Amino acid sequence: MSAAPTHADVSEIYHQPLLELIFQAASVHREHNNPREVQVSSLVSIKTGACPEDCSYCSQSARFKTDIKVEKLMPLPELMYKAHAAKDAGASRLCMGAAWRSVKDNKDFDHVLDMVAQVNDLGLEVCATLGMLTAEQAQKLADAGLYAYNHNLDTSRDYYDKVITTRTYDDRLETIDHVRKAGITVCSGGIIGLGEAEDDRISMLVTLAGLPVPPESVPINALVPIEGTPLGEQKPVNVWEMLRMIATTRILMPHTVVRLSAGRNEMSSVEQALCFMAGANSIFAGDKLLTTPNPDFKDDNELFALLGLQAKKPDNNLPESTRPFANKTATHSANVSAPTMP
Ligand code: SAM
Ligand code: DTB
Ligand code: SF4
Repeated sequence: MSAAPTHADVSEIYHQPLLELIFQAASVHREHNNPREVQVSSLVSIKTGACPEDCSYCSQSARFKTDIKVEKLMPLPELMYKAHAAKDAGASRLCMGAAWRSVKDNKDFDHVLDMVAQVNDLGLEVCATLGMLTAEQAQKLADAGLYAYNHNLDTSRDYYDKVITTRTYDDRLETIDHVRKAGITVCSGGIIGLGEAEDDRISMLVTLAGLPVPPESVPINALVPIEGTPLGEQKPVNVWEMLRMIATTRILMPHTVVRLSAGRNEMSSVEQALCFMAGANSIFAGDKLLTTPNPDFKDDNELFALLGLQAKKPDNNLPESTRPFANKTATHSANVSAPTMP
């Protein structure tokens, strides 16, 4: 699709008979990507809980009483231990998540810049999701070697304030713009199962595909209902809804990495296989997402072997000149090399 798609265009794609939709998405996927290759990211929560925001799906908001352990910013050796383990298990990307509303220019941010530089030196693509960023902060992350920044739109502009009231849709878009202008790849997607209508799902995809440059990766999360949050009793998303979202995302953004994200722990192997067929080509692997369980590396390796899939190598392994966003001078390296079990 060349011109920015309209709501009507996307609705027509989304509402096709399901098997037609999957077939179309599978064809688009094969035309633009290696269908055997799946990008594997490992998530690490580097700062957990006590977040001032009111995202009604989230275990980490200080406003809800949930069963999580609040944790301060992770020490560098502990992160490096996890990064080495993720790399050894076959991940190509490490995504560091912090329960912050926005980044502050303080020693915690300097610590995160050190983390980015160190993980980048390990040869992993480094992703972070830290909340809102200024243009200057995005540039500092780029200079430290950040490969991707995750900042989800989550849902449609219209439904946004039913889910979150402490920031706006435009706040989200502004951070995405800062990330893009700093030369970091953009990872932005959403969650289904928040009580939104299908038109909200379509609108979110219209916004993502209509960005001046579409995101390099789009995570599609199924809500993991968290006890104690306003959405803790939501009806679980079924696989047919996930398939429609994944397939439509693939058709709209043929070159984008479409990540089958939260919700995999509740899916069977057959359901996941259908999602890969419909154009998903990335997962979060490792037995924990940020605060909730996820299939472990062993289960995923078995699934990949069964389906004939292989984990993609990190782009960082390519020569500097072939990397899309080369700016890998580690200005904040703190020289932590030999990780020990914390
Ligand atoms: N605080 C930062 C922010 O909100 O941008 C980064 C961390 S936040 C936990 C990252 C993303 O995880 C959210 O934007 C949301 O899309 C997803 N997420 C959080 N809780 C979830 C849940 N219970 N189910 C599915 N996705 C969830
Ligand atoms: C994304 O889209 N999904 C990930 C990652 N980006 C940061 C987070 C999923 C979180 C699921 C709930 C939890 O584990 O707390
Ligand atoms: Fe905080 Fe992010 Fe959770 Fe919202 S999604 S409460 S900003 S950690």
